[in-house]
Order: sequence, then structure tokens, then C-alpha cells
Amino acid sequence: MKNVLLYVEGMTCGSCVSNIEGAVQALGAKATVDKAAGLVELVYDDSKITLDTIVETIEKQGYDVVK
Ligand SMILES: [Cu+2]
Repeated sequence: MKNVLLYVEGMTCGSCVSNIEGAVQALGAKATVDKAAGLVELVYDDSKITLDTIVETIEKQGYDVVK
């Protein structure tokens, strides 16, 4: 399992949190959002999913992942 912290911009409310957590969960990974800090903690199996896929999914929800 991989554990990655991402800085994500644009998370302002509770539905942002559930959008991101839900979208990442749908991929089979786990996201825990700390919106005050602008952080998303990811836990995922890197033999099944790539970080790029997760980042893309978060960006498709309308948020900016800081690279
Ligand atoms: Cu929101």
C-alpha cells in the first residue's frame, strides 16, 4: 500500500470533501480530506492504481492538485 499526501486547491466546503472522497473511493482507493489545510491523504494499492489516475480523477472533479 502507498500513502501519499497531496496539496489540493479549491476545496471550500463539505461537498468538496465528499466529492473528492467519493470519487477516489470509486477508484478503489481511500482519500481523507483536510480541507482547512488543503490536504488530501491517499492510501492505495500501487499495484492496482497509479497516482496519476487518482490525480486526474480529483482534477476532473474541478480541483487543482499542486505539483
Ligand atoms: Cu465545496
